[in-house]
Amino acid sequence: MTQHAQPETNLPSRPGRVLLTGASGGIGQFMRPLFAAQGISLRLSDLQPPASLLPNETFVAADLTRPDELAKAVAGIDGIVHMGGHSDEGSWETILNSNIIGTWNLFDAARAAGVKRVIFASSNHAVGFYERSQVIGTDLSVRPDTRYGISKAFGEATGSYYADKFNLAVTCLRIGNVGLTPIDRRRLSIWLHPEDLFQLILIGLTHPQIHFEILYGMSDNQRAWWDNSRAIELGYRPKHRSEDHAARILAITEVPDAIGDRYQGGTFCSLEHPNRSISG
Ligand code: 15L
Repeated sequence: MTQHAQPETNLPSRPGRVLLTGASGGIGQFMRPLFAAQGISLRLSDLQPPASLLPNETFVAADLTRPDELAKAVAGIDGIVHMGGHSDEGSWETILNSNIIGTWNLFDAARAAGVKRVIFASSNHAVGFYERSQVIGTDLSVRPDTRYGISKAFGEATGSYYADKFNLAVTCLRIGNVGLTPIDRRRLSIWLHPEDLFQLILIGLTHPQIHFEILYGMSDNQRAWWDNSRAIELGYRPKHRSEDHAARILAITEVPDAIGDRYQGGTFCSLEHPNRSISG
């Protein structure tokens, strides 16, 4: 991508001033150069500053459990990309503080500051207990596979509430697995290349029709378990295909996991499952 080139989707406007929470995390690191290449003004927040800043970036330290710090992070911002919080299964205390209280605080800070748009990093683990034999859309009940998945379902519900009551334009991305290539068989179905994630984020930050949306964060995956037609309607055109990596992945021998292999959430489903020892 050339500097300040138009995004590859046909989007009507530019996103204004953007806050990226969790900027020092894995997904944050992938997104920062993509924002920079588009010349989009980016405020980063996290507990600790990154080692260095790009020319389009500033940094504000913010703990998601501290409303006073969040108020400073969101001041003067048009759109928030909320990647902050705990990105894996954790103790109830960790999930409660980082993902439940933290997400509530983030949405409420956005409302109080008059932020227009929020992109919430949800996860496939909000629906991890759907079977792999099913193709699911977004118009069905959540089936979380972990405390982490419960917190993502909470975040989606919180986003819906802030959209309907306070007119925030909210996009929840049920992210699969972000990386430059898929890493195993399950990820052939749920892989998301960082450039495709960036495209989804730009849709959430600029598309005029967004009130509240749940979209699947996946690339062009032939083995997908998700119907992402709403994302396509909104202009999403993923550029990366997991099938291009299939031969290499299918040649790898994987350890069987009777529960994890049955459900979309994989090992998150077998984790702490009472039947794990006799089936996996
Ligand atoms: C997630 O939500 C996690 O944040 C990530 O670390 C992966 O485990 C991913 O799901 C996955 O399902 O592969």
